[in-house]
Amino acid sequence: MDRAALVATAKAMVAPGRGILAADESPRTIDQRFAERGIASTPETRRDYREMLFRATAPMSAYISGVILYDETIRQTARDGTPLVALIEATGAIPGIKADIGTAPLPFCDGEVVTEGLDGLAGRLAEYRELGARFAKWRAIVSIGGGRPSDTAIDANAHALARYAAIAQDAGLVPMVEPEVLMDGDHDITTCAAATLRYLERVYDELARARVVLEATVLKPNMVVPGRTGPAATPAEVARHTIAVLTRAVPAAVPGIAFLSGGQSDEDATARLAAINAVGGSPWRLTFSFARALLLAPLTVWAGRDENVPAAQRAFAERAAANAAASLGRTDAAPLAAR
Ligand code: 5MM
Repeated sequence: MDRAALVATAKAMVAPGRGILAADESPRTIDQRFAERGIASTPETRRDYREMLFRATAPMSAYISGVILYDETIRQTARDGTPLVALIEATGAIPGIKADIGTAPLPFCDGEVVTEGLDGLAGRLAEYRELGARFAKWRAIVSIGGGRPSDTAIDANAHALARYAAIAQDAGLVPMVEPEVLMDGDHDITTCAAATLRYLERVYDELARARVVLEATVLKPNMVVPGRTGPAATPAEVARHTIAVLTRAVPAAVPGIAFLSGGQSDEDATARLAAINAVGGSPWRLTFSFARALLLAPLTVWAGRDENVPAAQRAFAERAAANAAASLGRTDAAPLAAR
């Protein structure tokens, strides 16, 4: 393991005023998002969608530090034959890869799941590195309600996250560790805070046991928010609970934390990220690694049509600029041409 190179990559992933574009929707997710907008989902349309984003060179260069890809995408070329990875690299962003292969039910745990993909992971990551990936992400979800999350689900997912993170570093890739507490439910923000703290404490315990070099990792957690149908919270309340939980659970050796958006509205995700950064004094950089809150707006505008590409790129530029400003604690995104 080239420790210095991994540490440098992790720091670059959370460089000030930039964040991560999570373009790693799995086939089921992208099929659904395309279907909702009347777009046929084929390898070519999925390629066109990603190419539209990666060729938005002004926002990519100004605001995006890294891009998470799905297995299909890291192997694809643009319409002119240029590898999509090369398009990303040309903007200065770092290519990454979704390393997990999804979830499986946890027996005897009432609907809870564990993320899979450890078998053969070292070999897969070696190939992804050859294809240009410099970091690898693993998402492990738990939910709230009806006694969930159980210790069993937290333990299983935290252990798998640590196994994957060690294997990723050994393969020369920065692990982007994504323990997510889902927003589904009518719980209040303190319930989310308690579940997130339990989960993160366990994750960092497991990462230490697995001898993962924390300086060469990035954390991708949920913000501490109320359940989707729970009592509302202001951005300041979200910021206070989120910083309190992270301060207790995440060692200062971790260079950066890039939040997922988790189904929040675009406006909520951005306002809450700004409020989190406005608190100040944190040892880690605090930025975004959004899929939905960054990509649904441009996807809706694009709608699978070539003639909509410039407008979709403008929508992407607006969302990227707003979130980049929020990562600096600001709510005044400067306008920027899309290309
Ligand atoms: C793009 O979605 C990623 C993969 O999810 P699926 O396997 O369900 O398709 C996901 O890991 C994503 O990177 C994070 O959840 C962040 O996305 P959001 O939409 O929460 O910002």
